Amino acid sequence: MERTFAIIKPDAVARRHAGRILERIENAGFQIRAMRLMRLTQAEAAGFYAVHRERPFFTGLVEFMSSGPLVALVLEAPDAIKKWRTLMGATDPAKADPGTIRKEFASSIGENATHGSDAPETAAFEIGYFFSGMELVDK
Ligand code: IDP
Ligand code: MG
Repeated sequence: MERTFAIIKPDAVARRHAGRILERIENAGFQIRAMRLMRLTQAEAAGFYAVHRERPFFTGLVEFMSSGPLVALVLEAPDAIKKWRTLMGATDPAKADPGTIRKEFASSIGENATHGSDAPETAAFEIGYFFSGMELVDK
């Protein structure tokens, strides 16, 4: 089993797509190990995306990720990191495969409905950034 970190981003929550995205997550066979509705400060969003701080889109990304409530999740499944990124689809919804979450729910490359960790090290950092050990529910 593997765990990954997921976000239903502020655009998808604002458009009331959270329920349908959670349904897609459950139908794909993930176990939800942690889940919280929350709003990030700009500093919290900047810390989460610190790896992107030199990129031209960083300021807009921080603004967007702190613009309204999001749903933070820990998902568990065999090969969860790759499995969730495949279900999300490409970063740019225009390039995402049919049937993926970003193809269906994202409006642009910036406001693209969901986040998913890209490697075991980033999953560990991101899970720990949002959740304490006691919030991970597995029994
Ligand atoms: P990922 O979310 O598919 O892993 P990353 O390259 O890690 O994509 O970028 C993180 C987030 O930054 C994206 O999900 C998206 O919200 C935003 N982003 C990435 N590239 C661009 C861009 O070219 N313009 C605007 N926003 C971008
Ligand atoms: Mg990424």
